[in-house]
Amino acid sequence: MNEEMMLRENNQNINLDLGSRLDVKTSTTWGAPIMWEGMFNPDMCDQIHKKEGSSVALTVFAVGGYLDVYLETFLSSSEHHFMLGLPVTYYVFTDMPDKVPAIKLAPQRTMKVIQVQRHSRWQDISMTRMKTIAEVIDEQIRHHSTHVFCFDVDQFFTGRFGSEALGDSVALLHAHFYRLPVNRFTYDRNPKSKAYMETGDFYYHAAIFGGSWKSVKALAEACYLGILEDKKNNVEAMWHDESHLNKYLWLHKPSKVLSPEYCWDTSIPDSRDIRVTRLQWAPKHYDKLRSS
Ligand code: 2GW
Ligand code: MN
Repeated sequence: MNEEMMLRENNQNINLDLGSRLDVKTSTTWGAPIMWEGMFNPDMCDQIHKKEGSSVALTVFAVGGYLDVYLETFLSSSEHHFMLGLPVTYYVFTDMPDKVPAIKLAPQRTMKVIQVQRHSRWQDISMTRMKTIAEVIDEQIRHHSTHVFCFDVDQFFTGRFGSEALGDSVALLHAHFYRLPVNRFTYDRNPKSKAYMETGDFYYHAAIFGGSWKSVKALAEACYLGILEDKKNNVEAMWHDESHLNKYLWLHKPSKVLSPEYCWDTSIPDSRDIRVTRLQWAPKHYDKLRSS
């Protein structure tokens, strides 16, 4: 992070009240805020970002069966909750551009549909996202948007997911792991993989990551290089791109962390910390959609 960015980020963090949630951890050991409902004033966050001219690109992949099952719900819910009041550009990556549902977008919101190849192995669909994201940031996003958020498609918005989530480098706590001790995290444990790590800070969920276009480009490039190197060495990290993401974020600490309110699985029985569900996991259909 450069100096100007750090100043800007600190400025925005002045608005956060780390003491307003005594029931959860609101800051990392390196001083990044962990965003929980109650810690921020939404209107103030929006004002700051409007004044600074923030704009947001959202990337989402809907390849093969995932298009029919998840894309429409994802996009239409996003129109109700994602970064309202800021300019938003959706980048939808699919192998079937003609089947992308026509959603009516609010003013200042546009969509670009980009055709990608359909890989036969599902692990490759998920892993090559990193390469595609780095490329589209370089070719398009950096000219139009200050920030980027990358999303899985198998989820939908149910509450505000707004400018409070913007930062230089933003990562999400995995709903199933945030209460567990570090020795339970499913980091990659194979020393032959570039994603190998013995310990870390948190278990981050690859379903959402974001930040300034520069940081996200660096993250996506590094993860993709790790994935390529693993392929050369004939290994695959335990959780694919998510393992590489966790390794990168351990070496390059995020400047903001999102609580699991930002991506909650409602099948988790203990929801005592969750005051607002902003995004929910959609039901998995692995039997139908994961055939290899
Ligand atoms: C993925 C797995 C099995 C069969 C199909 C696919 C698949 C994924 C697909 O056919 N078409 C497609 O567009 N995708 C995209 O990849 C889609 O955006 C989807 O949300 C994303 C990740 O796949 P998903 O959501 O089935 O995997 P999860 O929910 O178990 O995701 C976590 O782990 C993944 C790595 O295994 C990724 O790191 C992901 O970001 C994590 O949330
Ligand atoms: Mn998913």
